[in-house]
Amino acid sequence: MNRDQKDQLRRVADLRDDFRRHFDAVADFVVRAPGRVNLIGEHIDYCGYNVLPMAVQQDILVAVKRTTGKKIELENTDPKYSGFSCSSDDFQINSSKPQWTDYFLCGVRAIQERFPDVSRPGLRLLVRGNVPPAAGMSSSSALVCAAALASLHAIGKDLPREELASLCAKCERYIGVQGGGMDQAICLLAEQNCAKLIEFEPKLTASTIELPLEAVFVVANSCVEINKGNTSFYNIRVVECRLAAQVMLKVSGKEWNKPVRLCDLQNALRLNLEDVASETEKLLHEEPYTIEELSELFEMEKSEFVQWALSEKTKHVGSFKLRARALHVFREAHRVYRFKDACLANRIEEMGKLMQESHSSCRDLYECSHEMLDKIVSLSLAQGALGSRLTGAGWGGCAVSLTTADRVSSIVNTLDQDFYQPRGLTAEGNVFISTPADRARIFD
Ligand code: ADP
Ligand code: NG1
Ligand code: MG
Repeated sequence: MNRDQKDQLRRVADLRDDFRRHFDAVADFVVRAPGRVNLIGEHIDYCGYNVLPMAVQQDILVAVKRTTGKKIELENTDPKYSGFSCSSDDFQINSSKPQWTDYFLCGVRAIQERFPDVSRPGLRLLVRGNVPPAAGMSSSSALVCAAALASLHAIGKDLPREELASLCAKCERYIGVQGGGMDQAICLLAEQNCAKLIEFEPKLTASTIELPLEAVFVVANSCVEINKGNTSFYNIRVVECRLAAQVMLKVSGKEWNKPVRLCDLQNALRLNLEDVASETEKLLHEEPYTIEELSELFEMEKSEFVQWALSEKTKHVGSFKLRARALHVFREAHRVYRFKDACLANRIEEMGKLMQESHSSCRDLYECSHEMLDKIVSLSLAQGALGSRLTGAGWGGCAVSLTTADRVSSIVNTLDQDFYQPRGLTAEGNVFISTPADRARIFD
């Protein structure tokens, strides 16, 4: 057993003790669901393209006891997350201002929808997490997947992990964020010591990617929190990608009036990723598209367009940068293939270069970086990181740098002195050397 596994067992035992103290009862089982760091492939999962993340040691643990009633009683060891209870047969998920318990209920709902006729016990649950929240390391999906696994195990059922990941991705959208499926897939399908290439088409698969032995990944939290459920940055990008695909289909004389992703557009045009990027430069203009222009293009009244294309969280948006967003997606999708090849051939410098290009594209074309992330990236590069980029949705959260063991301490020390200390923070607790962790599991 390695150090990380021993550490997990100790934390599981601690949570069982806390459960006993809290509820004066013994937990039946504990679920562990990890967060993740995405190495490359940002904001392309919801466009149907492959991504390359790995799970991390930081996780959400849930201790569970079945009860005879029909109640879900949910507590958290962190007092900032208030306790909650509801009927297991009748609860609402709040998508306008989601609380932590709403994420949990998304996971419960995933299993209820899959097994509508199975009788459900009541549940008493205690949650503890150490994935930095709202930092792009996917604490939300770790919570959703942990809740789904707890609900599944509590009714004595099991499901193929790919199916469970797709269910969790669908149900996490009840929170109101139109996410792709990367986070749930890596949480449920990860493998210790390996990254995974997650493919969504034609069906969800996760294949093993061995990382070069000398590769070390340093994750640094900018400490700028970005809660996806309470902001609309993310959903605006999802809409921009969909509109870019629809405009390109329309001007190419193809069927456009249905939900399409950029990968569907690529298939319809029968082009490879490089050629579809060139076509994007020809078909879409650089200036933002206004609502007026889009309504005219789609031959709709303005109000009809808003109703058709936008949602509660995006209807305030007046203009859309379709060309820049689509170019990011196609080029990033291409970088994922090249990163995978570089990884398998141990071309670590090329991996770093691709991460660098990815960060620049996120910053300039997708506009999802943050000045604090750019600062971490440039400090890390100056200390010899081979590549450094934001990870997760961005607009705050973490950056991941690729380096080798000999450079780790100078990167961490520089971040401590030049980034954290001037902000009254320390690298300790905010910078992690990440090794690929295992998938979510049950401890009976
Ligand atoms: P990310 O997935 O990048 O961490 P999100 O904005 O998607 O960020 O999700 C963050 C939310 O997940 C938090 O606001 C909180 O509701 C929930 N969450 C994260 N960690 C915990 C935890 N340990 N306990 C309870 N809820 C948590
Ligand atoms: P974070 O920031 O970890 O919640 C989000 C999405 C992913 C993916 C990335 C950007 C969810 C649950 N997660 O991650 O699907 O699109 O942003 O690559 O919506
Ligand atoms: Mg999230």
